[in-house]
Amino acid sequence: MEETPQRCLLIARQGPEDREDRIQDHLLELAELARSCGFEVETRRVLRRSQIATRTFYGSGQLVALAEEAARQGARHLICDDDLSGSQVNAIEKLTNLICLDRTGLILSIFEQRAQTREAKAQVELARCEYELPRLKGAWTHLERQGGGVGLRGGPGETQIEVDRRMIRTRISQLKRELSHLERVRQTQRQGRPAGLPRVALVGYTNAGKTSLLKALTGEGEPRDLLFATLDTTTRKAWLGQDIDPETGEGALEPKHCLVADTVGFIRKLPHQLVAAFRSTLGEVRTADALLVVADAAQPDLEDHLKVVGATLREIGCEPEGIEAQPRLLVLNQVDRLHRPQKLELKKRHPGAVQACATQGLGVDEVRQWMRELIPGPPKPRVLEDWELPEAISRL
Ligand SMILES: Nc1nc2c(ncn2[C@@H]2O[C@H](COP(=O)(O)OP(=O)(O)OP(=O)(O)O)[C@@H](O)[C@H]2O)c(=O)[nH]1
Ligand SMILES: [Mg+2]
Repeated sequence: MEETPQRCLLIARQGPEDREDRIQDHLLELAELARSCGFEVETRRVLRRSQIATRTFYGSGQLVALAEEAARQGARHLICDDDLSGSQVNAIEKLTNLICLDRTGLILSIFEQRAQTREAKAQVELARCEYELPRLKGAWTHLERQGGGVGLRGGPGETQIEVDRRMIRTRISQLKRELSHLERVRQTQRQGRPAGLPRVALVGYTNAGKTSLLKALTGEGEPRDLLFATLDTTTRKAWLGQDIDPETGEGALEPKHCLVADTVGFIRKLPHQLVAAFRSTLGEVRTADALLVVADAAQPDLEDHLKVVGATLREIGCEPEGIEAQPRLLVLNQVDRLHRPQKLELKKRHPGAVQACATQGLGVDEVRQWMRELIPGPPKPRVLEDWELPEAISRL
């Protein structure tokens, strides 16, 4: 993305079955995504349409009007909240002369900008390849830039699009091989971690405050007011306090620690290509001993966010019940932005949750307490019974 933000227009379709306030919420979130990607949002529009146009998805009259508006505002991008096929994107671009992105494309661009490590980069590129494969329309310049190591020229009779498809499939296989190698490395690292320390994963909707809670618990982490600020899993050690010795009343028993992993956030319509590609990173969530589900309690659509989190956890293999189920604690964060009646109402709706403010450290002790209870720890000192003593047998 260039230094000066690019202007863009945002649109979403409202069908007869869609509630307007929902669509507006989705558009607001899309605006946040666009902002996180470096765009400047000029206009948000809900396009009412009962039918989906096969060729252009939205009505062509609506699109022409938007193109005129974009020209007046100097915007060159049109970002759509709906899932569009490759041919629909092409048709919209042709009609409006604007660059058209859908929600998935936008999320992929954000991930591409954020990816730092070799693993994150490979995961994002794999998701991009899977996304582009059915959308190919010309030369696959992206792969040429990467020097993907695959033959550019096809055999006789192979069309450009066939060459492109072949190249992209080859790249997908390369990336999958690389990722399974990196997954093995990650597993080895996991085995090398201090034994006996429980591993707790922070999960939740993006921008809920997971990294802020990591910071409150471990002193490390860089929270940012951006969607998908965190892509890579970071694991840090948290000190959970010390047990009080019942004899002396002092903190004489071994201090307790656990490992806390910060992970990539979820969002509605998180591209399934990304969920699949981030399988290994999200493995940290699957294999954790417990989950801290962090939510932004001040979001008007909190319940929808929680549903998205619940569904995404299921998608990555974390079931909430059954013998494999991990203990979960819901952390309703950012309650400093709520009034007392709202907090009381929240308590009624989620009685088992901890209400917290990670930035001010509120509720963090309760979270620590919950994590401490996960740890069996050293056996509590107690007076042994006679039959347990070493000399018991000699006294027979
Ligand atoms: N008012 C308030 N702001 C908070 C609180 N917790 C986090 N924030 C702010 O919310 C923004 C997002 O926080 P992060 O901790 O980066 O959120 P995250 O869940 O890690 O987000 P991603 O990594 O982008 O998915 C930051 O600007 C934080 O300062 C809170 O309890 N109260
Ligand atoms: Mg984060």
